[in-house]
Amino acid sequence: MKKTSTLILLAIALLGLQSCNSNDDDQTASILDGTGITLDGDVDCCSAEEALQVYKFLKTVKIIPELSTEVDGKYNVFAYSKTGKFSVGYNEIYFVAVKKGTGNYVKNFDVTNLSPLMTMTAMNMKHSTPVGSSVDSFNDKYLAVKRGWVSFLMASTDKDFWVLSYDVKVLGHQKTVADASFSVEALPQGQTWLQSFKTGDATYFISLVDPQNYQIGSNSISAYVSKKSNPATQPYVVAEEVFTIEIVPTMPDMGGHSSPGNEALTKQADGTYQGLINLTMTGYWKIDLTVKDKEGNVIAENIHFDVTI
Ligand SMILES: [Cu+2]
Repeated sequence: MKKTSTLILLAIALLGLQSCNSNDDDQTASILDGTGITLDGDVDCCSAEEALQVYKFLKTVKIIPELSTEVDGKYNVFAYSKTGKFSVGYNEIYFVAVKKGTGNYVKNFDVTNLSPLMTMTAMNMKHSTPVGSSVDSFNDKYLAVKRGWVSFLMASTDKDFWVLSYDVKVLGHQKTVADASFSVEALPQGQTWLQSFKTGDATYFISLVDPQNYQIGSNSISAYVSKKSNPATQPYVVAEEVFTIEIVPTMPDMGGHSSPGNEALTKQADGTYQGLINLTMTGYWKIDLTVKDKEGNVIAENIHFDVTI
C-alpha cells in the first residue's frame, strides 16, 4: 500500500512538471483521499495550454519589482507594465499570482482598490489620478492575468513622487500593499496623451489609450474620461456623464493640413470612448479636441492631444 501511494505521488509529481499542476500539501491530501483533483491542471489554475498562454503573454510585458508583493509566504503577486516603466498618461498594469515553490499560476485572485497618490512637496499637497474601474481578466486565453489601468497626470521629479496602494486576495489570503514607491516618466516632446477640461465645478481628464500603436492611415482612437475626485487624494473614477469628443488632426509643420474620415469619440457600453482618426503620414499631429455635453453644447475647446508617429 505504501509503495502504491508513493507511485501515485510520483506520477502526480511528474504530471506537475509537464503541466500547470501543483503538488502542494493540500492537494496531495486530496489526491490521497480521492477527492476532486484533475490530472490535467492545477485546480487553482488552468489547463497546461492556458498556463502556456500566460507564460507567453508575460514574455511581452516587463515586471515592476517595486509593485510586486508576497502574500502570507505562500504566493507571489507580480505586477507588470508593457515596458517595466510608467509614463505620463494611460498605462496598463498587469498582475499575476503564483504559488511559491511550484511557480504555478493562480487563476482566481482579486486586485482591488488600486490607489495611486502623488505627493508634491513644494506645493505641500497630494493628489490621485485617473484609474480604471476594476482589475480583471481580459483575454480568455490567459484568465490568470489581470489587467487594470492608471493614467498618470504628472511625471515624478526629485520633489514630486508617486506611491501605489492596492489590496490583493489570493485563495482566501489577503494582503494590503501600502504606499509602494515607483516612478513615472515624462513623455517625449511631441506626445501629449492626457488632457483636462472643466464644466461647472467638475474637472475631467481625457486619457488617450495606447496612441503608440497608431499607424499611417485610419486608426481606431480610444479614450477614457475620468472625473477628478473630492478629496483629490481618492482615485479619479471613470465619469458617469456622457460626452462627445470631436477631433480634428492637423499637421502644423506641413501647412496645417488635416485629413478626411475622422470620427468623433462617443461613449460605448464598456465605458470607453471610441472614434476613428486618420493619420495620413508619419510625423507630428496636433489633434484638436472639442468636447460637447449630451445636449450638444460645447463645453471645452482649445485643448489638444499631440501624437507623433
Ligand atoms: Cu502632481
